Amino acid sequence: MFGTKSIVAAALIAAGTILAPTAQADDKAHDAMTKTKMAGDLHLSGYWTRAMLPGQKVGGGFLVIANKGAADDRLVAVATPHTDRAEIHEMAVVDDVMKMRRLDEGLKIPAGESVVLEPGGFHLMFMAVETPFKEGEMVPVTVTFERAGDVELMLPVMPAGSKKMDHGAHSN
Ligand SMILES: [Cu+2]
Repeated sequence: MFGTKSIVAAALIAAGTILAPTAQADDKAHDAMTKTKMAGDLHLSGYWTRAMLPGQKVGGGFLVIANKGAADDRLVAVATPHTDRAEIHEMAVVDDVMKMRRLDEGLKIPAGESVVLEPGGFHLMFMAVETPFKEGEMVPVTVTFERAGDVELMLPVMPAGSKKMDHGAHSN
């Protein structure tokens, strides 16, 4: 005899089958975003990038850098195999206009503080990218610090237009 519960269960199983590939991609992205990478006194977390629209050649990279040490550090360079034009940028309102500029001196990571790179603020900038980043892919990036040295990260590619990390169905 089929009660309401078994019909609901059957529907969930069917939905689960259809959604399985997406759920796996989400898990991969989620794992990458909740993983903290340690480099000396620095803890790097919440790193991600987002998909580019066809023909779009620029993309941003975002992460949180926490300096647990007693000495300031400085993010001085970023590199990726996708382009030789990767830079450290700041977005700020200048005379009521949102402007973006390259930080030629890099980005200071003060001792005991966290610096957030996010849309609308500090960010990594990838320019002249020939093959647009696609949602679900991972983009390898090396960030270089004055003290902590090189740190390799894999940035999960979130949907185009994402304004923040998307944890999907996960609540943590
Ligand atoms: Cu920029």
